[in-house]
Amino acid sequence: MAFWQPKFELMKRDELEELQLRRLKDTVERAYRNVPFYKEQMDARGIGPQDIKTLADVLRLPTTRKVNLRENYPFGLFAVPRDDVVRVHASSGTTGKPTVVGYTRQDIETWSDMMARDFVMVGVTKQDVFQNAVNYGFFTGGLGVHYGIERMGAMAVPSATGNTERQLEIMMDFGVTVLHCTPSYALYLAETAKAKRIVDKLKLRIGCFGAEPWSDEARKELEEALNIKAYDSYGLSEMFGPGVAFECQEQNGLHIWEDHFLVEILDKDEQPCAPGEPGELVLTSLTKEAMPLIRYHTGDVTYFLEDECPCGRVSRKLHRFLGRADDMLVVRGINVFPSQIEDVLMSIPEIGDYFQVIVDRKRHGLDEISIKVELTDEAFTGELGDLGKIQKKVEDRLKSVLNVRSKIDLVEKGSIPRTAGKAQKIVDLRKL
Ligand code: DLL
Repeated sequence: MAFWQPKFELMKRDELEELQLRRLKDTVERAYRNVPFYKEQMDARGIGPQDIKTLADVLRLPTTRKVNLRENYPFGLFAVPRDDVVRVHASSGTTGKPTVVGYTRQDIETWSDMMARDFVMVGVTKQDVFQNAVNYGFFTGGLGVHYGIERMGAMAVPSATGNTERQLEIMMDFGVTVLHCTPSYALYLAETAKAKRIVDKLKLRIGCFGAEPWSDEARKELEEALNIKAYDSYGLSEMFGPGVAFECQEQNGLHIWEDHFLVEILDKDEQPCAPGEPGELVLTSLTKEAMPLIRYHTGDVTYFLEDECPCGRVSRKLHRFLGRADDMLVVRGINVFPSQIEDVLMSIPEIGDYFQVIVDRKRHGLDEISIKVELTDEAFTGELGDLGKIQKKVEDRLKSVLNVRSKIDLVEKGSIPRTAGKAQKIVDLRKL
């Protein structure tokens, strides 16, 4: 088994915690000294950097949310002089200004090594040809992944997004062996490759997919369709970008790199969740220079997997993300995650890979979920009776998993929009 940074990946738990504490103290000190937002927050709580004596003291620190980044737009949370910032990225929110993040030269180094660590972990080697089919620009998935590929020495193919047929042509001509893109775009690439009957001309062996939630069913489908092993990749711009947590070859949970992040999972009352209990992932950066963030609320819902990993890496593992705290639909009082819907839909062979959930508040203020799904070509017989049967089958399965009824709309294949970016799987029409 190969490691990129065995010193950190295999560090004993007590050594790791010692390193975390040293880095936490340093981060808090730098944030307090250089970022007015953190000084104000900490002064208001009557706490200073000298009060951080153990890792548990993190609970006394102020929290950070996306709104704080917006309020300090664009560079207000930077902790270094402008001269030391060598790059910015940004992510577009749904409302208002984008959130901006900055990097020192050392931050780019740290991030590249973190990405290289992820790729080596899933078995990428210098001999691989690695196509990065995501947007190169403000999105961190472009340059972030690119630098990681170059760092570990595979051949980077920056195909970016657009023109799916050309993407596949490059894949064939260059003998691409590793693909990185969003899972929804991977499904579209697979669908197109299948339609063009070129799957057996591809040399792909590994897929790294992330930037949006996806399901184990989608993994199975992609692995079969493209003849690959597919790995889940998690990250967010506020914590460098991609690379924060990544599956190892066990394909059972994502190692979150605890030498770079102090990890909490909190419930609605901001209390630590019990092992196995889902909650919001809250991260404190331990190595970021340009923009350290303390107790950043990611909005992403997951839980800790407690078992030691057979791969030998010490950093704890997170369960595949269940969705976003704010993406979670509360329908008639029941919590529904889009990932649960995806799991059910993907397990039904007559249904295609794309879906869109529409939630609306109808008569008497009752919420209704309707889900647009595409039929596969094979399932389309033209018989109305057959359609009715499929519809009922999907509705029944969903009801048994979600505990709430939903209405299925069967639509023509290709009518749900495909995107190379993050797919919009939920449309909430309720004015809540
Ligand atoms: O999406 C960084 C990234 C790029 C990750 C490429 C993986 C691959 P943002 O645009 O800032 O950064 O969006 C971050 O995307 O808070 C999650 O809600 C969601 N997300 C990212 N990866 C996953 C994943 C990049 N594997 C936001 N599963 C995060 C579920 C994910 N959600």
